Amino acid sequence: MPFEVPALPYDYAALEPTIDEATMKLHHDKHHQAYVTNLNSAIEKHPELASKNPEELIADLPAIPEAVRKVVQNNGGGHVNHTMFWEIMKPNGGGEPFGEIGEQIKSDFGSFDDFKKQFNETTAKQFGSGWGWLVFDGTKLQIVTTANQDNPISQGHYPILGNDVWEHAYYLKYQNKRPDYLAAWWNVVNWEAVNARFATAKSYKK
Ligand code: MN3
Repeated sequence: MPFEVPALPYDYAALEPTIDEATMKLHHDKHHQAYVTNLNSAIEKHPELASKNPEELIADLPAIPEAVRKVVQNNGGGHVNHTMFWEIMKPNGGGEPFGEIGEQIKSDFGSFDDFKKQFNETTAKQFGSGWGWLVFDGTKLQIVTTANQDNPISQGHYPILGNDVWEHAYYLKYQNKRPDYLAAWWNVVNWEAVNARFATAKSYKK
């Protein structure tokens, strides 16, 4: 069974005005689809990889045959990253984080505002295409960035949330103003979904 792009859990226009409908259509139907198509072509050449799920594939890149390792890193990463991205957003989302992730953010960053500021500043500086992430190192939350479609899971850190700062994620509406996109994005975060990912991150073992 080849990998498939999951259906969006809301309408293309549901995240307006934070993320516009045209961006969502292109991002989900074209960009995410391209990662999945390329990943499936690599798996076709190495059918033994089909028994793993996409997270398992990118969690252990050295185990991937060298001929397709970079393709799996980029496109497996693209698939995993975007699958998470759609899930951690929702219409009428945002607000203050609650539950265990809300407590952990307060304890590790002082306040939600301090956390957001640090996340936005760090992610704004990611040179070129990449992602800003919140990960759990076993003790504390950490903000990290990756280039391209690299996912922190390849370094043993299960991502709790991540924001896409490839230009395709924001350019139609925000043009070159990445910091404006980063600031607005918190309005669509689905904190229920982020709490569920935090629970997974805390028990994650490669
Ligand atoms: Mn993207």
